[in-house]
Amino acid sequence: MRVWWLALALVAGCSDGAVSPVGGGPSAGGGKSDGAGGGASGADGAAAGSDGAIGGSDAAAALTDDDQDGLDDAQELAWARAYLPYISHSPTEQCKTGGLLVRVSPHAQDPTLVHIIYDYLYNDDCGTAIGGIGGHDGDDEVFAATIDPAQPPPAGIIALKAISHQGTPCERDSTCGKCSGLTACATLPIAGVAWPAVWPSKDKHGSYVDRADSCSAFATCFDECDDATAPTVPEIVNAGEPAHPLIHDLTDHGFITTANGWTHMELFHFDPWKDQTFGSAGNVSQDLVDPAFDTPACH
Ligand SMILES: [Ca+2]
Ligand SMILES: [Ca+2]
Ligand SMILES: [Ca+2]
Repeated sequence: MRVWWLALALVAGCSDGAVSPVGGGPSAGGGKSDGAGGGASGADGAAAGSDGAIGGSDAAAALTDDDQDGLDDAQELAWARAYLPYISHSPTEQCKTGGLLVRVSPHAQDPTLVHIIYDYLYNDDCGTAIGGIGGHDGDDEVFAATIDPAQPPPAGIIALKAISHQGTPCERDSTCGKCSGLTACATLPIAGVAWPAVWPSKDKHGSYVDRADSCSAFATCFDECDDATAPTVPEIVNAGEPAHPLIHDLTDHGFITTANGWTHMELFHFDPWKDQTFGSAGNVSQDLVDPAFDTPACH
């Protein structure tokens, strides 16, 4: 993510999306409209305590809360799955090997809401959609969400934010949601239900929450976003919290493995909480605490 970007003279045209059913993963595994993928993320608000805060005192005795944020750790992962936006990789994406590392925490402004940082880690950034210029080993691309566990998905997806090419002249921030001042999220259908979507740009993976408005060759540094034929539903792992990590080795955890298609050995046995770059990409430990990915609170 915090990757340089070459000033390109290259003109990368914006494809209108030749449709091919490549990849896409199992449809709707990230949460159907009944919340089936999300475990106990029903309208009862799961582990809400008497004070209304999620994971309040009434629920404390039943929690497994190794990252010590007040939320049940398994519930955190279930929410990250159930409220996952529709991830729309281009049908012609060439570098899709990857998965999501998440940090799930009580929302700082409203303890009845949950803030999720989704850090999409890839084996490769394959560079510009045309020409493959600027590719590198490893890639970290972040989007974030505010969710309301009291509402089933997708209604409970309150706000989304994505930042492409953060910290470079090519940075583009995009936000959407239900809170005051936000534009409603663009959607793609999951089982006939309009689902808020995130578009990782083809091969380079800069992320956008609105393809039509925010991701075009002229609005970006030649990023290209296309509608998928089915959502990508990647593996998701819960990183835990900075003071109390749940994971220190993404290979031992079964995430970055040859079985999952990863090939760059310098990415193996990566500790997401160590202050280091992810291959030739950005610093994941900084992604997970980056206030740029704070998302608003409302109901
Ligand atoms: Ca927890
Ligand atoms: Ca957590
Ligand atoms: Ca990238």
